[in-house]
Amino acid sequence: MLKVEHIGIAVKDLENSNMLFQRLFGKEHYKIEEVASEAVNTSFFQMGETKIELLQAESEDSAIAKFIAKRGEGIHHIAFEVEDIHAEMERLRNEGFTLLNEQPKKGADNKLICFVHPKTANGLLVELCQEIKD
Ligand code: CMX
Repeated sequence: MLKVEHIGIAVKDLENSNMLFQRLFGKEHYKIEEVASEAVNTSFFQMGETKIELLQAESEDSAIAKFIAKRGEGIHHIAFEVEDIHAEMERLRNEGFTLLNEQPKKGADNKLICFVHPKTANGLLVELCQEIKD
């Protein structure tokens, strides 16, 4: 894995949280993006080499809605950039981690992504992400 690409934070209300984090960071988010396949609306703040992603559920059965119902708002996942997501998935499978996707899927911010089950990673939901090069 190369670096922490972003940290995902589950929020109830994206508009309110955008204003809150804008006051906290002293700068504005640089984009809002809906990820229909995950039923989430997201916004991103650039923090040096890494990013903060705010995530609001778009439907009651989205992972974010379930997470907030169970644990409340807060850190939801940490995403690590990888060079070759297929190779990294194979490496983690061989190391005994449970992957939540058979194949990488399209995530926010022009990325191929795959999640690792938190039960196999000390309670941390890990996301692998690789930039999609056109
Ligand atoms: N971090 C740590 N633990 C988590 C978690 C998270 N984000 N989400 C759920 N869990 C824990 C639950 O608390 C529960 O623990 P206990 O059994 O001790 O209570 C356990 O994992 C299973 O949770 P669950 O509620 O029974 O199962 P879910 O149906 O909520 O599924 C998970 C959990 C991780 C498999 C599911 O959320 C998932 O597939 N996530 C990957 C996709 C995703 O998160 N998409 C949203 C972000 C998209 C984006 O970044 O664009």
